[in-house]
Amino acid sequence: MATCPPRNIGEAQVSLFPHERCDLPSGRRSGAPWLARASLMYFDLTTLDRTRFGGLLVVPDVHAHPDALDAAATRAREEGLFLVQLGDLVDRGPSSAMAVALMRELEDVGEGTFLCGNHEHKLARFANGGGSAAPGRVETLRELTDFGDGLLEWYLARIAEGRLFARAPKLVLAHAAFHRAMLDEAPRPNRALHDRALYGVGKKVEGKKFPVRSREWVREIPAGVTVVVGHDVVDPREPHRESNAHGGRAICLDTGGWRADGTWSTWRFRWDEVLPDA
Ligand SMILES: [Mn+2]
Repeated sequence: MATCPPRNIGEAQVSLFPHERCDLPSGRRSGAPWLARASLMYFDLTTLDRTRFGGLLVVPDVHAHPDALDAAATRAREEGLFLVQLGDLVDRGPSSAMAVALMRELEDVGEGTFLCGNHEHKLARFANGGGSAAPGRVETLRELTDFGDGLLEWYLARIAEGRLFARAPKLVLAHAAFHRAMLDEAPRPNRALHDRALYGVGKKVEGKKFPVRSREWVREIPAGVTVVVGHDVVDPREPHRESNAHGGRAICLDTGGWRADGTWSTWRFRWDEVLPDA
């Protein structure tokens, strides 16, 4: 992958990102009217039209593989399911721009949506003049800018809405990990929830430079609730499933299709699995 030499980073920021802040107008194009009913911090899955969709298709980290997202979107359409992508649309793969453009199409026709991942968060910070200029991030921004058609602005505006999780009474979807406050009646923005949703839980381990990812958040899932996350490839062969002592359940859906040893996974939920028992 081509990278931008470090000496050009400051210059690239100026020329690529004339806007100073992330609070661009959202709802460009057709405006996806179903979004208006969703809270900005989370997506209430019960607002989806259950006469149009028989359930959900959950798609983990795409990492710039538009073919994988396209295949999932085709399956969702064929099976009458609404697609929810768990974040990390960009970076690492062959085309961040095509992956984002495809997601914009899905949102425009109301067939799917995405949550914020850590790669969205870092990209937006960098685009706004903060964060670190990792070579891949510079390249992704350049790619989204070169695509034109307002794609970068659309993506940044959607990220700025800060949608950290999606939920139905018996289901929580987030990029990296669950936080109890995601089930509050009226969730309020808070730092702990934000960090969990985007980055998960890291534990310092003696002798390791970076914190090791921990799944101790699984213990906090209440009985009867399923949490689906991406972010961390626990098992590259199949989704990792784990239950806690109360009967709360976690599914780690990222099986690393974007890396050489991985596979692509998706997960279907019918409404009767995620809504309260009738
Ligand atoms: Mn991630």
